Amino acid sequence: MNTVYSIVDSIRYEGPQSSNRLAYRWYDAQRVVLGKPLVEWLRPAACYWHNFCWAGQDPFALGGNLFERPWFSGEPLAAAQMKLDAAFDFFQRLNMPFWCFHDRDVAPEGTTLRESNAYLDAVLERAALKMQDSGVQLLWGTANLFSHGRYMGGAATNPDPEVFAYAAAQVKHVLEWTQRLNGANYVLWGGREGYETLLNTRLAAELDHYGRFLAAVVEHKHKIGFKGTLLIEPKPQEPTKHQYDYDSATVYGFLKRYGLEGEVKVNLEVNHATLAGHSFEHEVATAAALGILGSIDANRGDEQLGWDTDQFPNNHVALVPAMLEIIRYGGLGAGGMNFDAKVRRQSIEPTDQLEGHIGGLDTLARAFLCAAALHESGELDRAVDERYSGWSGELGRHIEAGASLDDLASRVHQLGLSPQPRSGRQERLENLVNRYI
Ligand code: XLS
Ligand code: NI
Ligand code: NI
Repeated sequence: MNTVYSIVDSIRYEGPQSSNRLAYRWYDAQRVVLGKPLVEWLRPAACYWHNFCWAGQDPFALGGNLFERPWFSGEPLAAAQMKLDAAFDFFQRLNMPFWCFHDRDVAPEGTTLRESNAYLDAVLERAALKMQDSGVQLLWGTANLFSHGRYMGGAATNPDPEVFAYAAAQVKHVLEWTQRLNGANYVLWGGREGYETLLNTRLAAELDHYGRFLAAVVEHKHKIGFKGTLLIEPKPQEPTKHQYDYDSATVYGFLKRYGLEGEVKVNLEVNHATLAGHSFEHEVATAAALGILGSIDANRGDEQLGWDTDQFPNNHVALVPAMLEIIRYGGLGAGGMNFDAKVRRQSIEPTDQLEGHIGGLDTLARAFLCAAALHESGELDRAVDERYSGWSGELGRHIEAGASLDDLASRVHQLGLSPQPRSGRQERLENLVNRYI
């Protein structure tokens, strides 16, 4: 098929010495690392919205499309089908094993939900065939509950219950489609589930409504027998001033309160962690510690800009600590690494999108390879084991089994305990990591 992405047949691994800008230099999909192929560790995905829907607008550009793509004009449903063809052509040329979508990315919105659903059905019926032909799989589907004006005050947390109901109906349809397309996960990003001002907001009621919404999604998942994982994508703000799903720890507290901690995990986005004032590895480690690490939205922010710039990852060194946490967790399971990333608006040509993904995937692969070598050496684990070695002794085990203050006080006196400070060896460990970069 000929589309705007026909500039290259198939993007392949050529190795670090290659100077071919349309080849992978680090992403060698079938290379076995720590017992399984790289592609199974990364499970990379390309997203629909940034690639095929965004036309280069920013808040200062009025009207019109900056990017010229044939599917940006014409009869909406025919254009959506043309866009689908281009999307699958794009995934295949990149040898991208997974894709992700919002309902409103793939099909136009109608005047009623019935009409919107019919449009979505028409395009996703063809997407199912495309997936079969190409072997490209669905990492996750999601409903767009933040673009239409009705969602300006939130979806599940909207003051109007009719909006809650409408959002629920939308999620039901997309969840069922995600199941039908064999999606590995279903994502809920609470774009406007938050507030602009507390002056008009019943915070406690909104949290309860959000809890009810999520519980209903969980119930429906079990009712239809969807096997994928439900994921909440934390973000601290933007578009709302304050978003309820601030970060991993906040989401965990929310899940616990509504009894859903065994049902829902998190989809962590690199730059959302930064916006929350965390490092990305902090978010990954926290979610892993709480048992809710699900999937990753790979991108990066800009140190000087405080918003979600969604740039492609290009610094493998920065990602090594997070990759190490993922390896220690045993991988992402059904999750993967979705490029929630877009080209800069001056990158107007289709090749820019291909090259963005090539660089992004190479960055992830390289970071993973560094982290795997570091992990395999065992040197870091040995240093950490040594640091915590007291906890496998008698006293440590006793405390973990639930020692009381009385008991511990008498031990300190009886044994004459007088613990001394020991070096945390941070610089030694930083130097050790640098040997693997
Ligand atoms: C926006 C989010 C969004 C989700 C999917 O910041 O990252 O793109 O990933 O709704
Ligand atoms: Ni984002
Ligand atoms: Ni995202």
